[in-house]
Amino acid sequence: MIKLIKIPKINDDCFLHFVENNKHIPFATKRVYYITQPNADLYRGKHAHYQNKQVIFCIQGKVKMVIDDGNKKEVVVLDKSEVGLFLDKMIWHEMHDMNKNTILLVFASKFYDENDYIRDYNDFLKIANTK
Ligand code: T46
Repeated sequence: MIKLIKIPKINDDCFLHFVENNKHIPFATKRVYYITQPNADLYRGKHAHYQNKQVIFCIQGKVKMVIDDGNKKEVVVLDKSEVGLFLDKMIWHEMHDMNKNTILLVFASKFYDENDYIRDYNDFLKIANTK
């Protein structure tokens, strides 16, 4: 279930990373958002998307991601700026255990739409197991 995507990391006088749609990111990106300065006890996510697919990069610090397809759960730590996690639609995901300086950069296949969220875990299990 864990699909990691490695992107180029060019070592010049700095590190330069880049992504291209349909090459490194396996869809046409419609939205980019980022999360910075998390509280130490931040626990976020706790939802799935009906349609939205995402690739999450932890470009600074670390984050522990719990992913769950309704049948099994897996945990992966993101702590390398050049490695992203592909989150398919209908994957329950939770993020925690971040550093104060953690920065998450996310590429999404859909515009923001609250109707695309499943925020109740029992609803998610029912929907995931009937698909
Ligand atoms: C994921 C992690 C990494 C918007 O208005 N537009 C947006 O594009 C987003 C992402 C959020 N929002 C609003 C909607 C909510 O009122 O911001 C609030 C929090 O959003 P959400 O519950 O999506 O936040 P997180 O941090 O729990 O989760 C988000 C993604 O949804 C999630 O799929 O992987 O960031």
